[in-house]
Amino acid sequence: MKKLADRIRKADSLILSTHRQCDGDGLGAEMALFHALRAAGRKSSLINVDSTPRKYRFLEPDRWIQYFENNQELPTSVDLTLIFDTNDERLLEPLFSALKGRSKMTAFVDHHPVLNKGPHPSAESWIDIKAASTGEMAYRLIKELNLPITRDVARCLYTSITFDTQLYRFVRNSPVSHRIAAEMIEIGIDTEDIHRHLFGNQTVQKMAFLARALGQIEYFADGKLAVLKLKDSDLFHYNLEPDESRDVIDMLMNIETLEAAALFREDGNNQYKLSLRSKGQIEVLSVAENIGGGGHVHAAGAFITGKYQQVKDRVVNDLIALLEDTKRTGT
Ligand SMILES: [Mn+2]
Repeated sequence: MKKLADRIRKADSLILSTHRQCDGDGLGAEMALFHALRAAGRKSSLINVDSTPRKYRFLEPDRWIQYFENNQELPTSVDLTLIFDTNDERLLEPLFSALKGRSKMTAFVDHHPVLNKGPHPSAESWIDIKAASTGEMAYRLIKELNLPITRDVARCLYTSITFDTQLYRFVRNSPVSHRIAAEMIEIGIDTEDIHRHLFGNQTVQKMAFLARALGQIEYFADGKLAVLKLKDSDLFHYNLEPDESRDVIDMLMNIETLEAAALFREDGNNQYKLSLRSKGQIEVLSVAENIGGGGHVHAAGAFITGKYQQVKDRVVNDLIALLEDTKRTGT
């Protein structure tokens, strides 16, 4: 981390980015560092692959972020590119390739495990899988660099941490998330406003969509596994952004008996975004990695192509095998 902070200190030109279909964590982290540098009189550029989901509009991302899908103009030379909340360059394409040859150094700042079967992050990267959020890592960089924590910075860091810990449910049994949150609250931010934007953002259409979708959950392994498919036509019919399906899997995991859940979001003909969640001893990361995806031990995903029945059977069989394994070993 100190080495990376030193590189940020020495860089004259900086690009900050995060994975496509960004979430509150990556967005909050890149914007926090951007505002902190700005408050210290330093310039950096926020360039994301695609547009920001609407629930994050309160951070005014469109005012500060260049979206590569709309504007492919890049600086000819950049000293350092920092990529938050992923260490998988594929999640930044086509931006990542476009930056090759222009960016002298690229470093990932991330809390996901490096994939066994994926591209490896550059040696300059800082990966800390103990961090509950990337926001926590951005906070540490900002402190190390002695940058000011203004209200804008505090709002972004608080958003990042609150989103990724799902309102402090998943803090990896560490007090760090709460400690940083407390410091941000003391700076004077409206936390309830942030919570409302992040978690109180359901629309009437979304409720109608949920009413339809939740009636179609399939259960396996004596109710320990739930599988749900969200149809492209339903998302379209209820006028939902893909981002609005993100919390559905977390709703499933609130079912007490559940050990694991799989959600298939249909993105096109035979194209699916698979999300996996699990609790306790069941680790779903390997299931995601087997089909070209990645993520965390208990929260992983993949983009897959194939007939629904086939991809579903494969994932369900893998998950049932995992559930049976833990039963057998008694762990
Ligand atoms: Mn994250």
